[in-house]
Amino acid sequence: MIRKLDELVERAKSHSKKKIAVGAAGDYEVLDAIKHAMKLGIIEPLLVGHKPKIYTIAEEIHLDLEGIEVIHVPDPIDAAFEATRLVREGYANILMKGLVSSQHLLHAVLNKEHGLRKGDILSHVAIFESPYYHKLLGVTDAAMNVSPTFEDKIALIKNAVELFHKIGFERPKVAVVGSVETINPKMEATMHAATLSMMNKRNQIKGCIVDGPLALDNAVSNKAAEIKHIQSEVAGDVDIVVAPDINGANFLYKSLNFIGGATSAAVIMGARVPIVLTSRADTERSKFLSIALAAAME
Ligand code: COD
Repeated sequence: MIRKLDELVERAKSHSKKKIAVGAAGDYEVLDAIKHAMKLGIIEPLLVGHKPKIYTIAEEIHLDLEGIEVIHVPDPIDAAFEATRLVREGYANILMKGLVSSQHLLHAVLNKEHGLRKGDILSHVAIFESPYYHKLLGVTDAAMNVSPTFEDKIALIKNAVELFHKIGFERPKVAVVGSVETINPKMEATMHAATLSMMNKRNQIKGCIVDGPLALDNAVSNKAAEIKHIQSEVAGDVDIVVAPDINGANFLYKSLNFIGGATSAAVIMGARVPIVLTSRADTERSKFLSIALAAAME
């Protein structure tokens, strides 16, 4: 089982090279991450955006674009649509966001005619390596579904579990978290968590072990679980945290990365292909690891 994000890179290297279409590719960190992944033979890019800008940045960062297809679409929103269309047409098997807002790229992806929907809910899954946790930690959904309904949460679990299966986890442990580990009818997230947990026990949610409600402390710490007398296969050893909504997940995402010493990789799951949707504030390493995560999936 993978325990470090670097192992994703090794996994991606062992697969055949993937083609990645980047929408609005004229961005330093994005092109730097692409350069890094190209050097390791993980990907071959298809760059869509403002061509002169892409070439200027490439020269500055010593990215050799010889033999690389660069398509001139100067407007970032149009470039996001064009990159998405190219993926849909089969010219690439990963989509990546460049210098365009997440919402614009997501609109292109969700477009009924030209987008990348398969019919399911799309959702964001981030994977963290933290110096304070003994394994990788998945978090969903920090970037796409604002207020997931109960049904949405079933899809969020399915997407995150699918990602974990695709990187070699047989039966990931899923914690549906809230502020408390007990059911409180005034806290809808705890009601959702308990029902999702029971659906898993009754085999309505498969391929994983789901428990909830759990609070974050007892999901990641055995000691915290013991103090509360929680008996659970998931407590203290969680692989995937399902947050109540985008606010909870996003706070966790940013806390881990900015003050928790963690490193992360993230993708959007549930579309026809994995989508790399890092935010502007993410480091080059995080962008590179997200490309590696998308390329590491079987
Ligand atoms: N999966 C599948 N289909 C979806 C999803 C989804 N997650 N979300 C919306 N759709 C479909 C709807 O069923 C509908 O058919 C169509 O898309 C439009 O739906 P709306 O009107 O609810 O969606 P929009 O266009 O207003 O916005 C969709 C976004 C994904 C852009 C929106 O949910 C959003 O803004 N999410 C947060 C993005 C963000 O700011 N992330 C940055 C945080 S770091």
